[in-house]
Amino acid sequence: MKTAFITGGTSGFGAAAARRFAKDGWQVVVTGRREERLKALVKELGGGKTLALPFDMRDKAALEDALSSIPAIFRDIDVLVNNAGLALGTAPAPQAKLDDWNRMIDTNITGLVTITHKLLPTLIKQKGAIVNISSIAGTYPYPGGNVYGGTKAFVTQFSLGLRSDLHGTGVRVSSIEPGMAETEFTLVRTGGNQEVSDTLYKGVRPLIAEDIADMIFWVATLPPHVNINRLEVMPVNQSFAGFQVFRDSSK
Ligand code: NDP
Ligand code: 8X3
Repeated sequence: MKTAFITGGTSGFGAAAARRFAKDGWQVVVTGRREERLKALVKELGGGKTLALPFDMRDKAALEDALSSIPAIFRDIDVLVNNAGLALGTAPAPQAKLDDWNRMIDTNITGLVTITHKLLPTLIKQKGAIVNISSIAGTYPYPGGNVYGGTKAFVTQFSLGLRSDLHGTGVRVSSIEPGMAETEFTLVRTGGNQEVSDTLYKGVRPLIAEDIADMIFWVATLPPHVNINRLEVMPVNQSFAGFQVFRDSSK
């Protein structure tokens, strides 16, 4: 039986991806800090086929303990979905909180590369796949995107670098780069402001978690000779805007 290891399985894309893989009979390992949600997912998907690994991506010791606690039947991981991540704040750089910046870097970059490094020997043994969840924010800058966009640019470039390094191993690496998707993402970004989150998505028809889950599953289960390098996806209702021009020639 195939096994998927999905970080950030307590909500949004990660929870939907866990359901998507489980639907096709895969075993699923799900991580996240909210243990009650992980337990509920295990109950929903079946304890024998789902493993909850509660830990904070920023806590290296907890991450290592969690990985070494994986029972033998879940250890042959075929697909790693590096999904856990967050944006904090929308303030421009001078007003942004350094603590927010560090939390995004610790989660979206340091946690992601640590898990990847630790699972690489298994993924190589299994001729597996790595699906990294990046973002359009890593390609298209926008005001207030600063460090969040920077972390996602890292995820995209790291994915391409991994592809290069894993040449000849049979391991596939993909970067999925979504635009606006309605999950708990904006609630987290705004420190729990439901009104701002609702307003952002109102009337838009954003992507939903299941859209991304289907794409994660698709890139991970294509014939073994096919590698999707990058997959950029937006809702139809979102597109590009122009550059900003500051009209004061003294600056
Ligand atoms: P959600 O907020 O719904 O889910 C985020 C997940 O990440 C949760 O399961 C959360 O678990 C986990 N997570 C966050 N911080 C930590 C941490 N320190 N330790 C462990 N787990 C953590 O958002 P999405 O589903 O939208 O986001 C998933 C990924 O998709 C993120 O990387 C995000 O940047 C990216 N993305 C989102 C887009 C969007 O518009 N929604 C668009 C493009 C990319 P818990 O809180 O339980 O720890
Ligand atoms: C999330 C997409 O545009 O809100 O990564 O930054 S965006």
